[in-house]
Amino acid sequence: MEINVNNFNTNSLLLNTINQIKTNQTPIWLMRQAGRYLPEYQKLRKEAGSFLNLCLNPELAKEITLQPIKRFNFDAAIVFSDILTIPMACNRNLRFNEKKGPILNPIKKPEEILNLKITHYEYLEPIYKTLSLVKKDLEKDKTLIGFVGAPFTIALYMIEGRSSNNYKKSILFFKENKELFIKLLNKLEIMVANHIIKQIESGAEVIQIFESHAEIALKHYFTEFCINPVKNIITKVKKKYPNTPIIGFPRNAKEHYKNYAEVVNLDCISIDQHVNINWAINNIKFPKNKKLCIQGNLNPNLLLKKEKEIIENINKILVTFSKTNHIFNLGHGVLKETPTDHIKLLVETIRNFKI
Ligand code: 1CP
Repeated sequence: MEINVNNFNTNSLLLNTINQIKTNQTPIWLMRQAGRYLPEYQKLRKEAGSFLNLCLNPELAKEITLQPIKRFNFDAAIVFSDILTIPMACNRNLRFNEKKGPILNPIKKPEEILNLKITHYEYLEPIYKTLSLVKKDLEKDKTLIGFVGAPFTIALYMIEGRSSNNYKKSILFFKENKELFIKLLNKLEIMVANHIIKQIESGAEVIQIFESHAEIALKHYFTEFCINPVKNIITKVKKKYPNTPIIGFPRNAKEHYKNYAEVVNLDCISIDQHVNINWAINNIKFPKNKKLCIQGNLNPNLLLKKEKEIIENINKILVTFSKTNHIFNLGHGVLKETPTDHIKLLVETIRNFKI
């Protein structure tokens, strides 16, 4: 069944900002806004026994998605899930270790790439169900965000088998087996595009694409590994749902943010804390004369500092963006040590600022 998702929701501050409709407020949501810094999350996590049990239970995942909205009144809810549910659905035996983070069966043989396919839809279906449950409960002026990992970032976890500081094993793999690695990216590209389409059909109004490890591809491979797959995914999704905005986040891509934005047909680009905002405003351009919209980029570490320093840094960002369409966010996810009072202060400071 095809649903009509192409109506603009004009009550939504976030959608209006992306769609270039004039607003007098900056919308705010935070990456990892649901999670371990929230006592109410810790409680449900303990009861469920594990992070994956939460992701696979739509009622619990709905509650966790809505926890930060209830507490802080953010403008958007991001569905509680993970980018690694795709390898999990490909039967790569994903589990989460308290200290090491995600662990999955690493790809070792070419056949594992050639035969890769989604066999366990039961790991993806709960995400769609969660989205539809959240959509029912979310107030109409709030926006529901779905998300995916970009193929390159997912591929690194699949080859490495875990998080890493340097992804040495994966780098060796793609230097020695470039064609095979591109085959893996092509396969993930199709899975990720379909996953986005299903999320839109389940109620997601905006999609964010996380390329968390873009820096591993910099220098020689950025176009082939990061730009091309995401460009193809967006072309496929936009053919079906042209009006669902897509936010791209090639984290730590440095000056490559510029060619990413020029080639990939984004509606908004999220910048990490290392990007100079004035550089971004002056250098990042979207194709087809589309007007720029930037999301970001408070350093998550600043939320651990004293109130005065937090407020000064928030205001600096707001003032610098005052003439550009801007969604307030962090340069990366909320840290688990972040005091909830500081998030409250952040939201109040944004609400008190008039564009
Ligand atoms: O309770 C716990 O111990 C689980 C911690 C946790 C949480 C809360 C993980 C494990 N994933 C998540 C949820 C999650 N993951 C969300 C939820 C929505 C929200 O933002 O509130 C999102 C968007 C993600 C996306 C995700 N997962 C990314 C991209 C964003 C980023 O952080 O760069 C990545 C890389 C992952 C992999 C992942 N999931 C979890 C961990 C510990 C990791 C590894 C991170 C790493 O390698 O550094």
